[in-house]
Amino acid sequence: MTMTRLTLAFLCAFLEHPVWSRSSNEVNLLDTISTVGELDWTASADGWEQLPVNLNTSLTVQAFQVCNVNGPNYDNWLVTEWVPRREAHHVLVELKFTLRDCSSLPDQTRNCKETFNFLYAESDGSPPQRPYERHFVKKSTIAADKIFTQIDVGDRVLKLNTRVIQLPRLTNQGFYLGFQDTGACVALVSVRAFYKRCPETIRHLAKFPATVSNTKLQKIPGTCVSGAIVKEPPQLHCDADGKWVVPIGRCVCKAGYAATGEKCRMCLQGTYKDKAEHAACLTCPAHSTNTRLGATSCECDPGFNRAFSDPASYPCSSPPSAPQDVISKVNATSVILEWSAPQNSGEREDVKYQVLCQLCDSLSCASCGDSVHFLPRKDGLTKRTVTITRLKAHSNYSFTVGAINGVSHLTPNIPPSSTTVVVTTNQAVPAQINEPTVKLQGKDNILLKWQPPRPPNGVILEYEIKYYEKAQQDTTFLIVRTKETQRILGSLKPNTVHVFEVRARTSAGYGAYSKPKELNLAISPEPGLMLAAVAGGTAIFVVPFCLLIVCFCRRRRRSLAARLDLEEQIPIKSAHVNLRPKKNCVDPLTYEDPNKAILEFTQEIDASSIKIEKVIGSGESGEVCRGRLKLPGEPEVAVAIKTLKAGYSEKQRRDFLSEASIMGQFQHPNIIRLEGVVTKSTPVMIVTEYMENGSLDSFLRKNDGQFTAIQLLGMLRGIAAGMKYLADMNYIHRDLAARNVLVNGNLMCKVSDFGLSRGLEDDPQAVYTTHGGKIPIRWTAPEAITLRKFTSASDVWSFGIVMWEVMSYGERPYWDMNNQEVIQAIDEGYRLPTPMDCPIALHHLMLDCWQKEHANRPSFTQLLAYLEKLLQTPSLLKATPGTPQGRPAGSLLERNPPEYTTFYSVAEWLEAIKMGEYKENFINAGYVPWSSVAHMTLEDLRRVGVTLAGHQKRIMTSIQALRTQMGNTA
Ligand code: ACK
Repeated sequence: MTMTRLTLAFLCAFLEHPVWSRSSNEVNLLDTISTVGELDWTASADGWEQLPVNLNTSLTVQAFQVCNVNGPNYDNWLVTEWVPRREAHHVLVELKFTLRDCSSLPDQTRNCKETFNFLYAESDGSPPQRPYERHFVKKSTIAADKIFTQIDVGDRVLKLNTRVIQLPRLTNQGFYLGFQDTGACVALVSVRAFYKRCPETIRHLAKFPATVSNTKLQKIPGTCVSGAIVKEPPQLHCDADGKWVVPIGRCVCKAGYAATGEKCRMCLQGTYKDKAEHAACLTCPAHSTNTRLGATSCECDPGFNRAFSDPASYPCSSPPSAPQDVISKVNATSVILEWSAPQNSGEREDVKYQVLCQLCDSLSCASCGDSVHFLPRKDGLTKRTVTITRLKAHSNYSFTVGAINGVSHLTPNIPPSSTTVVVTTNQAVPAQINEPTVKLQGKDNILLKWQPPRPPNGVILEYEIKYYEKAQQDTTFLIVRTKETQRILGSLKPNTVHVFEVRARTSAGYGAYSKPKELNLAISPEPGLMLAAVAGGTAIFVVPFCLLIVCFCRRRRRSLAARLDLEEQIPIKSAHVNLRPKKNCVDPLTYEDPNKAILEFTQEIDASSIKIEKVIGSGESGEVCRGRLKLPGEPEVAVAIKTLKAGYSEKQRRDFLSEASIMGQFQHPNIIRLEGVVTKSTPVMIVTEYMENGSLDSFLRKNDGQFTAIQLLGMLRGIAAGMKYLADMNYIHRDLAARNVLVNGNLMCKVSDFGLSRGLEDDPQAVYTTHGGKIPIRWTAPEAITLRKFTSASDVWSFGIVMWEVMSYGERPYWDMNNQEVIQAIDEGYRLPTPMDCPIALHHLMLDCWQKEHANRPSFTQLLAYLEKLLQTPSLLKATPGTPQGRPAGSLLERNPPEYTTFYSVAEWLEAIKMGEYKENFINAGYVPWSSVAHMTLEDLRRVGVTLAGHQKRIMTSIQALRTQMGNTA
């Protein structure tokens, strides 16, 4: 009893400092601490004794103690109740106990032990029978780490021992634990049997079930939480200690859900999440909304849509509004449409345009069909311009320009917003007339008849009959013009084969002559009525209706001359038979030693005479500078200095200086003047006169709209003069363009940029062609591009482009069409349209320069003569695209006395002075050519049938003016 009390005193001392922590990954199967009431354990009589102990006011534990230390051979068993093993196979047992130090006991306790045995017995429920040794397996002999003494008790120092023992793998449903005492003084304060378990958990949005640990690491698959999907199969590992380790893979919240902690929650109203990968729900983009929870996208507001390719994050958009400010530029049978972007693009950047073409008559419009050609195409246009070619001449077209974007097709019932313009194409030259018929009429007349051309391509202004004796075909012919489709021709040479050809004219010019019709006249001649042969080519008027007889000139510019009635003014012959001995430009590269050419054609300047002031540009070969040149005995002058950059090869030096050798041979006010070269020191330089306004293209762009037509014409005249000079020197420029023309302070233009056999390496506009050469495509004639056939006629083509550049103030020819498109368009007959405010006469001249057939282009001599004529007669410039075409405007006729060069016939003149009612009278009386009208008297007028005094006065005043003009231009 004494012992018992003593032991308990220790127990109480210990219990004042209990340590009862429990881990969450441990599942208890038996725990004496938490057992309420007595434990129903089995104990040997006089052995283990159960004692309820109040640990504190709220907790009482059932402890067992034994202290039979006086006698020998004790065998005190304490056996637990049956403990079910449940799901565990690996069970641990934790013992907390105190053990008395035998040496601290009185002498009579010499059999005292300081150990006790711990045993277990597997069982499905039936209790073990005695003798217990048969059933129990000994697991451990338990000794104390800390044994206590009387002194310890006095000090109330705790000596509580804790032992955790792992039972071998259990397979039965449960087990019993046994404690065998053989004479120790022990207090079992608590017994706990438990197993370890990884608790249910959620990691990376995947749920893992509670898992009983075993001795090995177990790989456990997880399942995604509600609203999540597998991103990568989630796995965790449960270790032997009941801990989750090594997570692999994860789940993510699916579309419409976003994670909050380890949960996926539905997106709120007005938000959406379209992809599982995205982390958060986003606010609906512009023009969309939703009222649902868990939305994966937002619905577009009425009138708005999302294109199939638009991600859910894009704002909803609407079809664009109509293109704005559609303007049309008519060029013969081509139309260029240009427009501005719609006011509302529908909040998209993929606006494209489509053009619908309709051909209209007075009643209705119908689709233009496939014959019409659109450049670059008719739909899917990204640039706001299109060129429509192959239209019918003199016809009304309606062009509807529609704008669409990526959502337009989603509202198929609503046609694209569009703007329509109505355009009338110009007249074109008439079609060829079918072979005329000829009939003898009376003794010496024939009646020539023909059908109007099909299609007429405009209003037929007149027909022109050309007839000649077959034997004289190449030298002499007669021309008669009429408005009728038949004509009596008389005074033909008898017994002679005559040939008749007819062609028609619209305001665009003449069509082709009909097939020649031959007739052998077996009639007798009348004296004096034989065809007159005029060898010199000067126009004379022989009989009424017979206008003029000219030399056949194969390369003559008929359309140019005819349009302006210039036969009288331009000495056509001189274009072909140049009597002046020509000085030819010498190719410096033909010199065996190119330095000799430099010596011969240039002047060496000492570098010390040159002061460089400023770099004004740079080219392939080096920099261009402004500077001053002071030669001995001469005033200082401003110069431009082209330098050859260091590290040049001999060839580069030769090519560089070849320009100076060529320039040095020219002396003309419209050709840039060479001052000299520096070759004896470096850098090698070419010194030229300084042109204050730099290159023409940039000068015009800087001064857009600042010049009068006369000023622009003056510039063109200068360039034409320079080019005529070069052509006369047999120099072909090959790179005539506004960028290669320089302008001085007096607006004088001078042609620059020379070189022979050059590859045009310096010109940034030049591109390599399939033939290998480098060619500035948009400035170059088609035969020069395709056949490398460079002639003065190809320079004329380039001059036409320069005219266009000048009249459009430095606009890029063919705008943003690419080179291939330009080549194709030119081949299909497309030509640059009239620049804004450009006199039609000048555009016609450009079109002449752009004749496909190079022989049909005017020469520079003719161009120069014509430009000078225009400068002298500015009224010819008054017709611009805004006024009716082909004729100087009605307003001009009303304000100024009409000029005879303006009219093709007396009838037209009468119309112009509002006396058209007398047309028939004049014609019937034989007054057709101007010469006959110019000499009319008042008496003649009366005879013709003009009897009203007012009309007589008006006509006579006009005739008077006509005489003056003829006198001036004669
Ligand atoms: O347009 P710009 O001012 O005129 O820039 C180019 C630049 O040098 C490169 O060619 C200018 N330039 C060339 N030759 C002359 C010259 N003789 N007088 C004035 N500027 C010139 C050209």
